[in-house]
Amino acid sequence: MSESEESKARVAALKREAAIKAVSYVEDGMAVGLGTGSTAKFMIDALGERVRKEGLRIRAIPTSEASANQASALSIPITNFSDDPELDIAIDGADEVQAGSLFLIKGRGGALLREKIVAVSARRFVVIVDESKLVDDLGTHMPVPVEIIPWGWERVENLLCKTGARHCQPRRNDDGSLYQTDNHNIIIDCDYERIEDPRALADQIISITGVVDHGLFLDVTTEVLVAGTGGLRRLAL
Ligand code: ABF
Repeated sequence: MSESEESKARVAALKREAAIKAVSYVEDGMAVGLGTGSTAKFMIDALGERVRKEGLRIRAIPTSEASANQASALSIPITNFSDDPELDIAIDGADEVQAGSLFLIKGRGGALLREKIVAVSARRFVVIVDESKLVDDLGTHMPVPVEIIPWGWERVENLLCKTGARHCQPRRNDDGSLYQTDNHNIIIDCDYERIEDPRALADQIISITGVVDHGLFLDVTTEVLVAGTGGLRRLAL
């Protein structure tokens, strides 16, 4: 195994560890929000295993078509907000976690809108990450993805650039076409380098007409499970 393969395998093992711990919080009869991304994928696998082995009875709302397909393949029953307006728990990954506040950047995987709807609908929102995701200031490694409607996107991009971003760019597919979310919107990735006041920035972004939502998840996380080389840590406020 090459050095980079070994490091990938180490990170995958950490993600799996956090995912398995989060899944241990799920109890019989619960309605569960299922996140998106590689860490969430481990979580859905672990949940599927509990459904299969223990006969755990749950209902789930997935945050993307990919997570919905994975859940269905594992025979995890899917529900909706009409039958389950409130979820008992939602479990998801993140791109950055500010440890002191539990504020997050999410949306690199393109599912931020459904992820946010599910997160705010859950009594308990558990975030699972490996330690590389912890930052002192949001924006250190990741741009803030902003989901906007496609019509007139250039105008919205222009206004987003005026919110203090050093670069803003529409997300594109490998062939150069605009990336489209599961909701048929597009994403503008806004790089702020370091976000001093996440609340003020969130207010500024959401006030732009044409913006649907953004990847700043503030005041929504109940706890974060961080898997690192020194073991699993639980961060809560
Ligand atoms: C989702 O998946 C997203 O909000 C976030 O962009 C991403 C994290 O992915 P991974 O777990 O693959 O690092 O949670």
